[in-house]
Amino acid sequence: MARTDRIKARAGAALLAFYVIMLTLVGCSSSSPPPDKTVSSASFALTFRTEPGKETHWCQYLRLPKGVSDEVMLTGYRWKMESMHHWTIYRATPDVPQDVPTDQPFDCFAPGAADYMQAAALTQEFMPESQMSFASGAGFALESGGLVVFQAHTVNATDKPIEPTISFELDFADPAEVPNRLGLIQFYDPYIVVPPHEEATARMRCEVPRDLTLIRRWGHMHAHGVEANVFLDPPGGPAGTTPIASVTNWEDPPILLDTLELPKGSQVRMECKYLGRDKLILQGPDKLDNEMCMFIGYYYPELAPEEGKTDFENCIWGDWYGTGTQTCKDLLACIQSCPQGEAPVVANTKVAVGPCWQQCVVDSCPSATTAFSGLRSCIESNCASECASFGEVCSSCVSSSCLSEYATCQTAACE
Ligand SMILES: [Cu+2]
Repeated sequence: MARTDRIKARAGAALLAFYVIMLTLVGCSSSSPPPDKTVSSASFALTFRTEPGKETHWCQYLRLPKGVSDEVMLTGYRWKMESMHHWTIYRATPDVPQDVPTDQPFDCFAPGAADYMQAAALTQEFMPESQMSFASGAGFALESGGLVVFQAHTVNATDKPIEPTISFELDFADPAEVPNRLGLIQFYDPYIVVPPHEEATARMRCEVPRDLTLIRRWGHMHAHGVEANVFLDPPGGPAGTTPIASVTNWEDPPILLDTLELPKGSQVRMECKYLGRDKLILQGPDKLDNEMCMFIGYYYPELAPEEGKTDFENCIWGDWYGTGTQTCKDLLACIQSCPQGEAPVVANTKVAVGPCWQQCVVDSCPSATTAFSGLRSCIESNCASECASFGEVCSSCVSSSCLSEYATCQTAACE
């Protein structure tokens, strides 16, 4: 198919010149923001083509403008789209090949197509035309001249091809002008099992390492999702009962823009409910054939790498995953019976974990994974190579380096 004939997609050349915009953007905070100082904008105009009766997620790499340093701060954007359900921008993963084409759309869900996309979106917009400006002084640091992935969700319910289009501008500021560097929370539950024709629940809890401010937040599920609620449990309790984010329509999650403080030591607790259809559904990227349970939030101040930024933003050491009755001891026995290579592997913010492991964790009781995470963390730090597979070498490393964590797991009862 001569796709290039049909699909004219042009990533507009980035405007490299810096110029001054005085108060032309509408702030999302109620106080009037100070004028942005040095701002550059990059304009893009994209056109796709969606065949009759098709629903497509078109993706396209975009090249960001070069700033004055090795980073540019994304402080806002405005857009106008037609025949498009929503649009999204994702960070590319650090290992994205630098020579990917930036003028060719591709199907985001084709095998391997999403390999260089990070799991959480930076933006997700549904309105045909609008603008967004982060609260004054806040912005996302992106690589100067680097790559991002644009995604357009299109649905063609007609009997003729449609050509969805979008034009948008991204606003960038000099890092020196943007004191509140945003970090991106993308809490991701790796353990989801939805049996056919049954109700299922996925749970997860993530601890906040220091006082943080959220300026934008939403929950995310896929097509089997019925309802997701996110709660904030303050340190020392009692547990939150009013959700800080809720989703019932998985395709159109409400994005909350009010400011929310996350105190140090509090827990962000997620609960996603699903209804199974004709086959078993596990955690994974496909919107129709896999499920997700995510909480996404823009926060500041961004954690530094040495503060555990990546682990926190992806909730690598979360707990309260289980929804069953198995203790930590049972869970340990369960995963030891799983095929090799099923243990969770985190790479580029994505988690790969086998189906047997997912089932074992889901069958455990919520408190079992607190002790289990402690043991896993110790093994990862001290016995990673010895415990690449279970066996005597692993056991002897655990008994010399992680004995107390092991004993805690063996004796922990379900709360
Ligand atoms: Cu998803």
